[in-house]
Amino acid sequence: MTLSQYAAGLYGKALQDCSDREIYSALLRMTAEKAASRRRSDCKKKIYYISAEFLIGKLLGNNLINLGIYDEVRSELCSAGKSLAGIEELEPEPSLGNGGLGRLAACFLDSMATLGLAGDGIGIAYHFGLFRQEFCSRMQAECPNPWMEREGWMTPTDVCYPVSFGALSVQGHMYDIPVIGYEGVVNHLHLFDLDTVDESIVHDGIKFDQTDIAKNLTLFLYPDDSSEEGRLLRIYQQYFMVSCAAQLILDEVMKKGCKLHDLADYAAIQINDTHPTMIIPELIRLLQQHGIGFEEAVRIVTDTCAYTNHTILAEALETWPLEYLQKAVPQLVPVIRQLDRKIRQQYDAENVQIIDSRQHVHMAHLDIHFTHSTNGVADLHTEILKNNELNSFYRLYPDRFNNKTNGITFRRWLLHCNPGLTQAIESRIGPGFKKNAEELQKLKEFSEDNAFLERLLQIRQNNKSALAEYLARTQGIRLNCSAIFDIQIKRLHEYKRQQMNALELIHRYLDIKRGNLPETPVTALFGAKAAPAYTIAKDIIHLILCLQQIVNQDPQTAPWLQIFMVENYNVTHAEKLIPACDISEQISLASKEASGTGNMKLMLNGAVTLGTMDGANVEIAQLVGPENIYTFGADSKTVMRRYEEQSYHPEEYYESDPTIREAIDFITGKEMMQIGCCESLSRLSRELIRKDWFMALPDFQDYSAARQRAYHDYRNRRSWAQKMLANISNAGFFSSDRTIAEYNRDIWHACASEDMI
Ligand code: 26V
Repeated sequence: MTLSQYAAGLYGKALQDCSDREIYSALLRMTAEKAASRRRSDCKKKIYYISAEFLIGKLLGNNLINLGIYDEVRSELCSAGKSLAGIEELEPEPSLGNGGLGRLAACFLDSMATLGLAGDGIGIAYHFGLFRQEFCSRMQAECPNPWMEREGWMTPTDVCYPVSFGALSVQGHMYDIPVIGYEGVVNHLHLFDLDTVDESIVHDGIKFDQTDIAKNLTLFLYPDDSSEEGRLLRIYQQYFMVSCAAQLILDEVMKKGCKLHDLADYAAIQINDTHPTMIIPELIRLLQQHGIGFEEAVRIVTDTCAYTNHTILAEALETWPLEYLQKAVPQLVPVIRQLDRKIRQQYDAENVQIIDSRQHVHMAHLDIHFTHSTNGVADLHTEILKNNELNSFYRLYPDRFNNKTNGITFRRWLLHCNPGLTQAIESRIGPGFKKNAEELQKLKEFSEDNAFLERLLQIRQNNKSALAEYLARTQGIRLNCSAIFDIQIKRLHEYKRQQMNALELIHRYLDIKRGNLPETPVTALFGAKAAPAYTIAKDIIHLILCLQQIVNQDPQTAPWLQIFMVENYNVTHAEKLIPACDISEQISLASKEASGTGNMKLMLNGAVTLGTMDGANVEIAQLVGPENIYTFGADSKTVMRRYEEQSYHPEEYYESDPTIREAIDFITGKEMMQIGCCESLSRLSRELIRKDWFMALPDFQDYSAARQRAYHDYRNRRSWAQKMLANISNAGFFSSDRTIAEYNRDIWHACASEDMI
């Protein structure tokens, strides 16, 4: 059935007479029906990807692409005088994730369905997700971000599970979002909610009573954990998720005739970071209730579960005081104690124990001891885990450690977000790359094809104009489209070093004021949310927003340098920013960014990376070669040595380097003080001079020089287009289809669709 026929059936009128909202609604129904009639995977073993975050983004466009009807629907709408892009704007974006970790989970769902694997996601249906960011007086303010609509992708099921928190008992209610693979199968994202949750308890931005669990449990993703109540709420959320997950998994496998002794033949459970770790003791507890002994239950769970580590930052490795667990989930405490005793009997070393001397439970330690696989998310990250952070565990279980370099789905991050580039690629190498990303390599043949190189530049220019139009319309931002678009988009964190970018921009601004005009104008764009309780991160946002005002309103510099921070950076904004980017800022302190995935999206769209040898940047550099990337800064070994020797003193750089001093002094200088908050800016400047924990000052000069080289090389348009082409044609490795195939080959061992039970 065509969309027109659908609309006629629903509303009794022609497409051109329908409102955009009516068409949106018709598209939702048509897509859901087509999805329902798609084949399911017939694998015996199902993968359960459990994650506190699924940053799925809007789904309409991608679902149409994956069903193979996007072009058809767009032209049908076009003939009726309607715009599919306009209709896509009506869909609210669920913000069920912070950044890379949640977006990775969404890409993985797409790839599992595309590869024909039976692989469902399990998570939480947060009513407001992560906060929506607003800028007020050049500061970040947080508000709720409602996204659930009466009619949307998520539909209620009649599956409910009881979850008990000591004396309090609640009912988890399962909602489903279909996951439609590209020419593949349909899987599900199962999100659990609580019917008693009360949205009206939220007031003054994102504040709410953190104690009333029955009313607040599924309101927000990662509520503020700066207080004990906030931390307890996180435990309640995590247990709610894994208790529902465990019940669902056991129900499903038993329906398939599985004897629980053979659980690992029917289920592969992937624990996405430590947030779902309580699934381990919970499953052991449930298996014991089914009459299985403790030791065998431990073995079954170990064979069924696998763990992915996404960070080495010590402050991000979760530990929960046993006392909190005792309050929230008392039924798990005896199991955790028993697991702790088991490890103490086997190993003496204190740093591999489950419960430490302060009575804190180390969630990652539970994961490593009681799963059969621990993986890092990029080569460098996995090496650091094995040789440094988790070395004591690696020595116990060398065979359990493995690397799975992250990936991204090309359906969203190329086909959907950059149709111009997709067409251009297809015109040269055919459509095979959409299913087999490695075919992008065939583009290398065209590196001397002037018409193709010219076309790449034209596509970039069109995408810049489209971004400019979008930002002008939605945020009142006026971009200079003849400038270099230099973009840093990612969560705000000191280790990602947006502050180093900002300092470099201050230096550039002052240099232009001194009369040193750049060869080409530059537009620096940022997009970043800061955790609500992360003071310095919010200070950095304030710094950038103050700079934005000063630089863009200075008539002497405005034609040469613009600075913008996009409000409420999210997946939808990313889809517009990435195809318009010339220079991709990936400037984390080496050893700190586990992988990064924005770096892959930007590369795939032809941006050239300006980055440190960190995370997957290292693999990007190997793939494209030194002439197609700008790397700089201390390497991970140097950085780790500096920490060990405690040999870094930022004051020395501040005192001895006039450029650095001038840039830092600007932060508290009179222009800034006129429009900025003195407390916030002084705190940030003090932090940089006295602490600079993520070593922005030692890398500053090298960064500035590499940036300058990139800007200079940009002038040679033909050779720049060749760099773009080298990046695009080498990006195939970063398809999440490759990543998922590796997870399946090495960890899950579930069948592909061809294999029958
Ligand atoms: C969490 C926290 C929370 C407490 C304060 C400090 C802090 C610092 C970092 C994190 C990150 C948690 C895990 C995470 O999101 N990791 C990201 O996972 C991506 C997907 O694997 C990866 O590409 C990113 O490099 C990694 O940071």
